[in-house]
Amino acid sequence: MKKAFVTGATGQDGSYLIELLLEKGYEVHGLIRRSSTFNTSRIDHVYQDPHEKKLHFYLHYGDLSDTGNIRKLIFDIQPDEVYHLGAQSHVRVSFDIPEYTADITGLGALRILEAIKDFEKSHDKKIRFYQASSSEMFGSTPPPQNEKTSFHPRSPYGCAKVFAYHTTVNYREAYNMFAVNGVLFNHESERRGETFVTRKITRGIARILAGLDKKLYLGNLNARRDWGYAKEYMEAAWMMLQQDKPDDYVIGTGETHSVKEFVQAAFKHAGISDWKKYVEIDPRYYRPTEVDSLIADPSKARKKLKWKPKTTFDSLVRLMVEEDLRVYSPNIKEA
Ligand code: NAP
Ligand code: F7E
Repeated sequence: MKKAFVTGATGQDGSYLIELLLEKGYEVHGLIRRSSTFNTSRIDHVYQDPHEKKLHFYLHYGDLSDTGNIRKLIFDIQPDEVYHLGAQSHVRVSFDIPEYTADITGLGALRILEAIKDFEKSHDKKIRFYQASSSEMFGSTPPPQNEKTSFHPRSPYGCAKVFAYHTTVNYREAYNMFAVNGVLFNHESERRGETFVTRKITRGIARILAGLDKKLYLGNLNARRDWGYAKEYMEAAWMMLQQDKPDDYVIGTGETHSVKEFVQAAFKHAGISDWKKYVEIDPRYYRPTEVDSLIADPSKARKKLKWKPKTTFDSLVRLMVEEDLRVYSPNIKEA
């Protein structure tokens, strides 16, 4: 039985990846932060009572800022594969807490790589490492963006991810480690955090229809993103660690849409044609520097991993709207 260690186990991607690994018969270990309230809603359905005899899924308390704890977990678990998904992942928030973002999103990767490097020195075992890199690293470099595109990050988050990206490549080259970067473009789902724009829109519409809110306040509607379905992107992450050689891959759909197009499509799925009646612009959601346009060129992943996206933009919007309407349906009134 292969063992995997997943950081960011409670996040959107962590939940899909853990499902996938358990289905594939892995023993899965997840990193979880101590919180004053329950923070496991995305993984409650796969959680196993620690008193059960045949355990396949374990949660370990820890934090990416805590070097000693990370090292201990790597040495104790001795995983075959590490999926490093944990991060302060919100771009707008990274302008408010840049140092924390650099520490967790940037140095977090270094701490894990150092632990793996030292583990491999003293054990006869190799550990494969996946770094959750981001299209945010391309920043203002014009699309389409692929593995050869230069980086020009536009946020503390993007800068931190560039550091983690290069550190991953450096450890691969310097210490012959199986370390890869999955450069993933925006991927969404019904499990997406409520403050990312897609979920904010679909949840906002459901709340308006339920009579809980009157308006949806948004920032820049002109930004363009390449949005895909998160579950499929985690299949790509797993595939990257199953290759013979470590390499970096761009994952996206190759299609771009503006935030405004997402808004229009989401309101339409909810049965509202006059979306302008409900949406207001609030400059507090603008960023000091914006990433205007992202479009993936995922041809390398298509060729080498045989990976391609299945869920279209329209289906993605629909599934997110439907799920939020279902959650808020007990209160739904006529629009
Ligand atoms: P997410 O939903 O925000 O999840 C982030 C995870 O990191 C959560 O489990 C969070 O724990 C954990 N975390 C945050 N700070 C931590 C700390 N100090 N110590 C330990 N864990 C910490 O993000 P996601 O959308 O699943 O994304 C997964 C990864 O892919 C992230 O690295 C993100 O930057 C990257 N990425 C995402 C996208 C995308 O479009 N989704 C695209 C490219 C790259 P809590 O639950 O306790 O907050
Ligand atoms: O913003 C605009 C905003 O926060 C998308 C993270 O997963 O993907 C994500 O980062 C766009 C931006 O995602 C609001 O200005 C307008 O142009 O949903 P987002 P992001 O910044 O692209 C990358 C690939 C990651 O790696 C990150 O971890 O939407 N926008 N109005 C808004 N954005 C938000 N959040 N809220 C608004 O009200």
